[in-house]
Amino acid sequence: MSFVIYLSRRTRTLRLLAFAAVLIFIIYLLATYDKETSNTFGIASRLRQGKTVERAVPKLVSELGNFEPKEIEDRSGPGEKGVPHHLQPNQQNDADQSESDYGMNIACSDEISLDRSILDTRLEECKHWDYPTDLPSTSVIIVFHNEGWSVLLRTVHSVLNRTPKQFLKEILLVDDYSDKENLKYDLDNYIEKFNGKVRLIRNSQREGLIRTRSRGAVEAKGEVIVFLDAHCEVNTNWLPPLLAPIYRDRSTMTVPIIDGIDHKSFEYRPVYGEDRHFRGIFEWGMLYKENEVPQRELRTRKHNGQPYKSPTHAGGLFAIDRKYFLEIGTYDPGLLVWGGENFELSFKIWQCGGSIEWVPCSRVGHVYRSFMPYNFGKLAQKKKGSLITINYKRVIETWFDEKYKEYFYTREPMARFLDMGDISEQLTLKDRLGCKSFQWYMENVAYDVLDKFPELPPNIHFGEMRSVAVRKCLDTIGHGPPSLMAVQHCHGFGNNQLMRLNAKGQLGVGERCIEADAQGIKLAFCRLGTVDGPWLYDEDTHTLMHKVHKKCVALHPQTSHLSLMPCDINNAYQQWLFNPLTPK
Ligand code: LR7
Ligand code: MN
Repeated sequence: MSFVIYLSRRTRTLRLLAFAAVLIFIIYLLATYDKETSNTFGIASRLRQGKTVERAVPKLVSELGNFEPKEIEDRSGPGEKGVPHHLQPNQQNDADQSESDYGMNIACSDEISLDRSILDTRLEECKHWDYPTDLPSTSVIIVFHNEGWSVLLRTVHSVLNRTPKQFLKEILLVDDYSDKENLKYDLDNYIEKFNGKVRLIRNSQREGLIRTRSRGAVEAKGEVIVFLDAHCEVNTNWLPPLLAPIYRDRSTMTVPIIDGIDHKSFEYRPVYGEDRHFRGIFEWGMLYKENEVPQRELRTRKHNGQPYKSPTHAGGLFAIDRKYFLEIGTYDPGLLVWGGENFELSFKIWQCGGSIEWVPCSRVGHVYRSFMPYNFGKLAQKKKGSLITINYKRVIETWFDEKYKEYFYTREPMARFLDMGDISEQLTLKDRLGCKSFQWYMENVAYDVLDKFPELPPNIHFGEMRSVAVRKCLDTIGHGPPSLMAVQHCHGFGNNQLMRLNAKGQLGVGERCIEADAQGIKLAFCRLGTVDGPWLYDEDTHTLMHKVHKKCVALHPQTSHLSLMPCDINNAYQQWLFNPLTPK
């Protein structure tokens, strides 16, 4: 009996002790739990400020470490520290030749070290963030088609030089059927010196960047994959901040802030100042835009360097859990060559339960080319109409609700006629993943889009605007705003001659608007946040009147100059017919 009492007393004491220990632990957790930097899995990162740690954090999952380089890169030579490099006057021919072959000055790049130092464009606080020491292993995937040698290899070198070794599984180069000689055997030979860290696989036919990236994802060996264009330079300690949010939540895709590398001088410079934050949005013709991050989004953060949510991204540079990317079907394999894949992936991720975060402490430079130096190959010749618009159509038909599809077709009226192929597999996938509506996405994620690009009133007319007097068509002649409009031979292809007049009097061409001032009829930037305009078209007299000036669009019989003149309904030089177009 006494033995039993002894036992139960001991048990009681033990229980009490255990209870007290648990209680103390819970109090400790509550006291140290930092909403901004942690979640239920424990922490994904922490910020040290001076000698004091911002807040003690429960180390439930892993140790934290700071992966800043031990030494600063102190080098001298052409282009070092990211300064512009200029060639000698007698090298101008080489410069011109490479710019026309590659859209960038490869002759200039060739003179800059593959290991050059660049400008650290990060916020100061980024140097003091700590991240888990067991972040996932990463494959950096670089797809390329006919890129310049030194630019491609500087991308590779920058990754090797500025990535903590323990997180870099491999760099996977995927050649999309390049035909430049040096990208063949020479490249195989060159990467041998990296002892397997750099792998190269090649497509047996041109696939375009979208399918090539999906192939890279399948073949990669890392837990996380990071895509980079083949003309990038990663900045100091760029990778850990991209991996931490994925470590915390595998359905988060992360995007670095993109700096600019000048295509002529290879100057490395930030596109935005370090403490203004932007995020990716779009207009209804599916052109990618960036918008200053709304306060509502920034309020949830405590530090300027912390990631914030973004509706979409530019396309080229991002990190994602490899298996997650495969689970959501990689990219729609029906998207061809270039364009729209950034939206497809973004809508899919957000609508199907994931999220996209932009990461201020991760910066990567990208060469913005002067023009696209490659054609779309055989894939493009099979299809009528613009291949990029076909991609957009597949994306909006899969992810938009009916109401929003109308905005796209209003802005891009020719898209209705394009053959987008079969999207039934995409719709099945959307169903299987139980994805939310586009309305949900617009209200909860991309809520700043409608402020900048309101819903579009329907078009009253679209097509060529033909002068009755001279049978020529209103044309932007390829100039950007602000510039004078002109008349040209009507070619029937739309493009610079595809005018849209909407129910609120806005006359648009592409993403631009047509306005008038004392100089004449002009191509102008549309006023952000508005969809109305000054124009009134008379269906009977075929005149186009400016409602404020009460004057009509007139063509000068001799000079062909376009301007506003007192309305004269019998004057053929003031009469315009909207000629509907069909795809050629
Ligand atoms: O057929 C091709 N096969 C390829 O492998 C065509 C291209 N490529 C390669 C090419 O060599 C390069 O490495 O694919 C990569 C991207 O092509 P770019 O550099 O010609 O594209 P871009 O920088 O002009 O355009 C942006 O939009 C594209 C839309 O499909 C891609 O998503 C690009 O990755 C993307 N670039 C960025 O997001 C970088 C930031 C610039 C902006 C805005
Ligand atoms: Mn690019």
